[in-house]
Amino acid sequence: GSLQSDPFSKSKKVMIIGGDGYCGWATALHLSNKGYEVAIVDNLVRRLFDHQLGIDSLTPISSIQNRIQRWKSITGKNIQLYIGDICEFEFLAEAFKAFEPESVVHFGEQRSAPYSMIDRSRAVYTQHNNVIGTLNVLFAIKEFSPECHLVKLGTMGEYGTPNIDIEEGFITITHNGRTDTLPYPKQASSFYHLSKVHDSHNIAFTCKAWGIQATDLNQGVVYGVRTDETEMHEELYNRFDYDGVFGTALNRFCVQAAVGHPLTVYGKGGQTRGYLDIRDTVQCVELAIANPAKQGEFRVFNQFTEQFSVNDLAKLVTTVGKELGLDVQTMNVPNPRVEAEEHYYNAKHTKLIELGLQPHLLSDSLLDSLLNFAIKYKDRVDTTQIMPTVSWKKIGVKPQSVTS
Ligand code: NAD
Ligand code: USQ
Repeated sequence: GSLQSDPFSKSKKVMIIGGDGYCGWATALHLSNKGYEVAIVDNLVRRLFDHQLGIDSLTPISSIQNRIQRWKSITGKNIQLYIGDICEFEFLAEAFKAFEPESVVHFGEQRSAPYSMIDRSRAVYTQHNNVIGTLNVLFAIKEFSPECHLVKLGTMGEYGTPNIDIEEGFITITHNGRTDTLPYPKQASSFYHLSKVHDSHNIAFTCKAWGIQATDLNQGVVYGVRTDETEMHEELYNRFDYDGVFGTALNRFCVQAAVGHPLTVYGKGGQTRGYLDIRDTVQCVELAIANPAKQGEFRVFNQFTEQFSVNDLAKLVTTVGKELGLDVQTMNVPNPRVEAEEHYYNAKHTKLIELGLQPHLLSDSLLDSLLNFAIKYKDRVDTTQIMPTVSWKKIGVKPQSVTS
């Protein structure tokens, strides 16, 4: 019929797991704005981590209920809300049966590498939460929505930093005269990053065994805070993490520059990663949904737009900070992680571009506005939360309370 020949109509109902978080909230609003019917599934555990660690978002964020109400009052659009833990299958099953998603975007994991390296219990929590949560999503799709396309947030960190080019998910190898295309080798370097590797294997297996259709988005480090939708109202503002556990490199450097804290380059600073603007996160997810994987296909996209070393980022923030009259210093912090500090890095990232991604590259003007944003909220910064406190080598079985 006519419905089937319109690929877009197949994917109008989108369940966003982790839709109260940094990437998920921006994506939920973006897709709602684009006419998708959106349901958020979240257990709000990210807000609990803030309370437990004594940290807070740079930006004040409203409750999920107020966020959704405000969105409705501004745009007239409804976002459905299911509060619960996807590790509890009964809850997830009810959410699937009630909403009947055509696409599921899965952001709902513990996503901090340092958090996963605090102590044994956080390492176990991270792998349990992430691996079992994803397994439950796979079972829910098989049982209740077998046609549903899974868009799963993975990480570029699954690949580590090999001394050869990084491909998008798969590499063709000739060995002893025979050739095959195989999953690209995984060398993750935290219990968090490893949880994503385990997820990828479970997803790939169920695509083969059950015919599930999935896209694994190996995302790089996200920076920025504003999207067209979140800036419509203060109650729609996104979270902005800057602390030593949840804050990520460029966002942290902008806050550090704003409050006059030296930029915290770990070790030699040659650590190179893929980065992208949060406005491109929402664009990439939309492209993945609108161009779904085929039944039984396990598809992998490398989701980033540019590569930078930590030293590159420090230099950029220093230059733009000076133009704003800030005195930006850099300090070399002994590296709390175990990772290569000088290495080759060249990762492919063409598949999303081929689908139509128009990247927002890191420019002076974006850095300028991000720095000004950090300056606007600098009175909310707790400078005792900036230095890293979690050591990859010192992790043990004793429960740690993270104190500054
Ligand atoms: P976030 O912590 O801000 O958001 C994650 C959300 O998932 C939170 O709202 C949390 O409450 C929810 N959640 C966690 N476990 C859950 C569970 N068991 N049941 C229900 N909800 C649960 O993280 P983020 O920065 O938005 O990242 C989202 C996804 O993107 C993660 O999977 C992360 O690994 C991936 N990613 C993030 C970045 C980045 O730089 N932020 C980069 C690459 C990949
Ligand atoms: N780094 C510093 N100084 C800092 C913070 C970080 O030098 O103050 C370095 C780290 O040592 C690392 C690099 O910057 O080499 C990136 O660290 P990060 O904390 O910005 O990012 P990471 O721990 O890799 O994790 C983040 C997200 C995670 C996502 C990942 C994408 O928290 O959810 O999976 O980025 S990627 O890095 O591509 O694996």
